[in-house]
Amino acid sequence: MKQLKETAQKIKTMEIRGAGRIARAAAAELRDYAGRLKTDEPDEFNKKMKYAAGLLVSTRPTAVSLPNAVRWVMRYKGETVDEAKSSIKKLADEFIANSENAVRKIGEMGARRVRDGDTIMTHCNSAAATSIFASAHAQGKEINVIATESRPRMQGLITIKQLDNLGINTTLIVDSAVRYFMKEVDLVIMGADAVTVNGSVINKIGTSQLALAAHESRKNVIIAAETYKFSPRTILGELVEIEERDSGEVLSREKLGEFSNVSVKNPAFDVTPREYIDLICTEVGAIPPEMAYIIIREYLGWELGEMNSDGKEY
Ligand code: RUB
Repeated sequence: MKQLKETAQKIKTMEIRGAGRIARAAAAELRDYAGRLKTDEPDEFNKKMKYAAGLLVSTRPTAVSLPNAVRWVMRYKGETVDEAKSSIKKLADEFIANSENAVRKIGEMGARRVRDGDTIMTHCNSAAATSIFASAHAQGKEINVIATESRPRMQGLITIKQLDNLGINTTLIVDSAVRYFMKEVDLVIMGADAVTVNGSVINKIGTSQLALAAHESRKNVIIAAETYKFSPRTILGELVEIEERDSGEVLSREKLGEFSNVSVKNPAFDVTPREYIDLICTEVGAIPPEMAYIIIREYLGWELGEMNSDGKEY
């Protein structure tokens, strides 16, 4: 229980962050938690697994990769607890391997859209987007990346560190400078926390203004997103919840206390309409956003009937 709570806390506080990493960490935790459970009673075991699943899903509401990964593992079968444990291990290991593979494939596929000499703007820190930069660079293409700081949590600093380690030329800019620099950009590549059935993309706050500026300048926007970032529940008409994080990430409580009439808003993500997206690069192919429905139905591997109708994951 202690380790389960620690993993949940790490996801909540963003020590583990990025939609893909969150999903893999949740799958691994369910596997390890199951392995640690002492009971031989299937009912008790299933109850505890359900609790763990619910706890992990509740940590961050926007990254749909999280409930998708949990749902994948929770499809386990088994008459006995031992059978259930080995089914959980198989499913979790499969999810993690598929996920790592997907990020690599997206890199290879996305790199075909990158030309030698391109300047590419990105936002936040996305392993899938970085995989494209790494792949293009490994193919010998000379690329320059413009990375935004991504306030308030400054994930841009992680991006510049990763790109620097890869030997890729990178320029760090403040978030409000994206339109100013757009004229120098050939291509925009960003990640996703969720893709809805109508092809909208939910990603780090600021993604939509970057995409809007790119659209205005007729620059292509590519979203790098594994299929498990597509949201099945949006087929049921549900909206993806946008996480509102603590105001202290923007302005300290002490500083805020100096004002009488000021409040702070801190949404972590925003929605980019599909009109501003040229291509979503998934591990099963580069698709126009309009094809999101097909990905959800064909590749996510479960039917709508499997979903709870009350809006709760577990
Ligand atoms: C991270 C973020 C990333 C996506 C995709 O937000 O918006 O662009 O999660 O990342 P946060 P990846 O830092 O709040 O988790 O491609 O690594 O899954």
